[in-house]
Amino acid sequence: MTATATGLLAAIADVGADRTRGGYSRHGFDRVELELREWFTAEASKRGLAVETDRNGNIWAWWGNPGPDAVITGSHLDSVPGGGAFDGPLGVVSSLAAVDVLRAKGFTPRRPLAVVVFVEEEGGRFGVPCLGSRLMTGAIDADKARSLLDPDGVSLADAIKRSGADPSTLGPDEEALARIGCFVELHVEQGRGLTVPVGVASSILAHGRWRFTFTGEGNHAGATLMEDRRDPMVPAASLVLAARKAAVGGARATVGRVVPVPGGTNVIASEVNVWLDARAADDAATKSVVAEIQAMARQAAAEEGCGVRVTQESYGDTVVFDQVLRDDLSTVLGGVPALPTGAGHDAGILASRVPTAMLFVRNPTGVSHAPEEYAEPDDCEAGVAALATTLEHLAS
Ligand code: HGY
Ligand code: MN
Ligand code: MN
Repeated sequence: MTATATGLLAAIADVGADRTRGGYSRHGFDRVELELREWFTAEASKRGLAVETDRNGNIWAWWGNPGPDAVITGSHLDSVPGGGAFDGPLGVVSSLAAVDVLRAKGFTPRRPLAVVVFVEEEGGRFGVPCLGSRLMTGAIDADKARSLLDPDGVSLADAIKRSGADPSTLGPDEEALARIGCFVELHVEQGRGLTVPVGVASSILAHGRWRFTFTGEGNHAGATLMEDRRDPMVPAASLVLAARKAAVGGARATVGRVVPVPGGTNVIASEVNVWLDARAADDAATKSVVAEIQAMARQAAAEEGCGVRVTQESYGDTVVFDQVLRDDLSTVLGGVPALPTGAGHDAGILASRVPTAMLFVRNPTGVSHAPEEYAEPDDCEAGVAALATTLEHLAS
């Protein structure tokens, strides 16, 4: 039995489909993700992989006994709100299909090998990306994580409890990290940099998320004269434009989420929350873009008689993947190109602790984090073959 990546993706094509936004909305510890966990566990068990869930909710499917110096592959199954079908799941299904390829050729790994599914990589529910890998490496404090709230005010701790697990176990997992000899994540490419079916990753932009809370005076849209207003939506709008203006020289700054309180059509908001996603080639460039945007936002708030609070919700410096591993894989795969990415990944979090690499599968339009995200079936199967070759090379 050798499944294809496309066939496995088709098996979950209806899980978490978002009828309102289009695409998929699959978030950490929600009902949909629990369905995906069950699906993954069944598929892994069918392949004779021993499945366990770690203290942070990440799932590990082992080929051989968990042990030191293991070769780990996998990715995530959660999505952004209204996300595509490939970002995350392609890495997971390709790992399962690669196990099929290796078993079909009678390969037996000489090192422990596992497929991992990291939880809440997108931060689409609790706001912190790569939550499962950040918890495992200690990149986020467990108490802070437990108190993260989703848009409905449900804490991560309560969401975990409702899923039947125990939030008190969250925290650094040195035992899990000690078992990892290397981690290779296959992912759909998110951009148009790849002109051949498969490539390897060289680096990830420094990037983070900042929450701006503008406060003013809630009031009536019709009865309140313009000169009497302190409308937080005005500095919020300035922030959106400031982000566009400040993102120069290859930097990226995005406002994709604005939440006014109370959010009535005929109501001047009393508060507006705005999330900024900013990225650049290095720490200094990212921080200077954010500083410029913050200065513009503070000035706009003052001009409107509003207050503003800024909270950094996540941040990670530039990631440069292990050069030896990257070049080794590029060679083993016949000299595939290495390319940078502007997207964050669990591989980026683990790179600070273990040798880590990424394989990219061509995305013909480069579109991602949108329902239109796509990868050709032939390219997906080329990705599976490349991952199988990679795993055989590393686990021999
Ligand atoms: O935001 C990112 O770059 C990733 O998709 N979490
Ligand atoms: Mn993503
Ligand atoms: Mn991803």
